[in-house]
Amino acid sequence: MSELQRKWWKEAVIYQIYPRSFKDSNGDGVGDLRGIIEKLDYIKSLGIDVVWLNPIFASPNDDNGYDVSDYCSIMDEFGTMTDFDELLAGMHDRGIKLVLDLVANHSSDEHFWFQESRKSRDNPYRDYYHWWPAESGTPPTRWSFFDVNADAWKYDEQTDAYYLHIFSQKQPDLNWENPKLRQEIYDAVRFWFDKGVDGFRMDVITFISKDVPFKELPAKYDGNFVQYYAEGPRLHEYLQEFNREVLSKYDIMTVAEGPGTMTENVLDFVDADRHELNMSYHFDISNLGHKDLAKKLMDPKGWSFREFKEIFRKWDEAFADKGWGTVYLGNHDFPRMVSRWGNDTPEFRKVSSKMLTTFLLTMRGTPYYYFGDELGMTNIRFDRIEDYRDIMTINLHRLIETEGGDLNEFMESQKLIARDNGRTPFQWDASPNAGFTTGTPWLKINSNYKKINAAEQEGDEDSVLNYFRRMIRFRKANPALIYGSAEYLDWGNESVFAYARELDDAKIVVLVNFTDKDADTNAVPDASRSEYLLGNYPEFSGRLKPYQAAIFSAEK
Ligand code: TEU
Ligand code: CA
Repeated sequence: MSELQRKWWKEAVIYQIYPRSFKDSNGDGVGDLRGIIEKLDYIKSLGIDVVWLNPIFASPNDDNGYDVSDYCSIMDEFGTMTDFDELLAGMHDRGIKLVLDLVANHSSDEHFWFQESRKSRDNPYRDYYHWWPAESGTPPTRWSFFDVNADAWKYDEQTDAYYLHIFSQKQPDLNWENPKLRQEIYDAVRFWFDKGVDGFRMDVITFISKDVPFKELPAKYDGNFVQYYAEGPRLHEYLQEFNREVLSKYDIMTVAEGPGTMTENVLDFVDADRHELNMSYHFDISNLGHKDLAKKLMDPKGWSFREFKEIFRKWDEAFADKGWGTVYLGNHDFPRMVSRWGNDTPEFRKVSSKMLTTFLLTMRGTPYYYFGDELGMTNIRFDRIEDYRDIMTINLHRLIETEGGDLNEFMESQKLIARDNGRTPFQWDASPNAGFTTGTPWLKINSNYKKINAAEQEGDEDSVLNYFRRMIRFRKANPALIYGSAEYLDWGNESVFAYARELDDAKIVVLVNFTDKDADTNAVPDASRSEYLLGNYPEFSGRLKPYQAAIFSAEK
């Protein structure tokens, strides 16, 4: 472990909870902080170390909390500051750390700052946001993710100017050029750290520096706006200031949501010597298999396992000497991992869920595990646009409709990748509404909850849930899985992901079959010099069975 510095966040398994969908304590159909408090013992029982909560701050919920109207208070629907303090104490009592979600690229248009900013051109808050005066003509094209016209400029009559919103019209972009705004953000972050919060996941932090004064997009970025947004000229200056003034003062972790990052530049964010952030997660994996990313259309050919392997390897190797990686297969912006990367048919759902869990917990890097995946929850696959609650899906549907595009194709693609697939309420038990709420859930519950739920899996040693717990114990008992080197085996294999992790005298070999067929690999360790330790089948017989994941200890 000579080169590598030990850190708690490198050893942690992070469990992400989407609070809206975890547990509703008061029957209004929306998950809340008291719901999480009720389930603390469940969370503890998983063996995870850190909980990351999606935004819990005051918000009109245009984008489910990613539109913050007050960074230092709790969203009404989620509860009160007293509830929060109790939740944090309850986690800390159980040895679990709590990481919150900082949405600092933009605020809500209902934030006091924006309310002031839009009042007049000489308002003291004017420069908290990016404005383009109408007398300068139409602003240069900027693409918006959630706008019905994909236009990131919104005209505001009151001051005869346009404001920038890379996300929805209710999510105006904050102006980090303004040192006063930066201090406001730092103050808010200090407020939570002083309460004892253990870190932040930083929403689209790669977008905070804008290319002021907004020239036309360079031609080479045509259609590649995500990367352009992520290369703002002052980005690293801001992150270093943030680190110097706030982050470095606490024993906390930070993880960038890193759209637009590449293996070539990711160390600029997470090389410890640069004093910026600890970790970052990229989008290459989640972007895989798309025909049109901006319109969220999937390639009918599906995704390629070869590319999947290459992406994981390339990102892992980027951190081999410096920085630290992250591993995830799903989150609140993506579908259920078993539906996306495994096989959610009755025949293979359990075994492929366990396979993916094995993969996540044995690769190098800190695993980010999305709540509900430990049950093998699946995509809901809505047929009707009316069932969706996500602004992204609803507004893209309108955009495609306006453009006269193929709505059928869009709806089919959404069954695979719409964000609401991963946001349906947690399936606690077989009682009405899956035990999530006594009221009407804010988003429909997957009708498979009578078969797939936590209560049913608790008592079953062979369940996906208990396998997750076993894998976490196994990871903790084997430091090679955390600090060990990673060597990729049988690289050309079109069905199997195989790798060895080594630390000091320990060597662990992992074989993972991503297909629904038997598969062979030349990475099987010599039987006389290895031992089968754990996997999603009772034994290993020389060939991998469909979706089999097998872990061995081997002699070096
Ligand atoms: O996501 C940023 C982002 O790039 C997403 O718009 C992503 O492209 C999309 O979800 C893929 O389907 C972050 C948050 O994680 C997301 O939930 C927010 O909606 C968004 O920022 C705006 O805050
Ligand atoms: Ca509630």
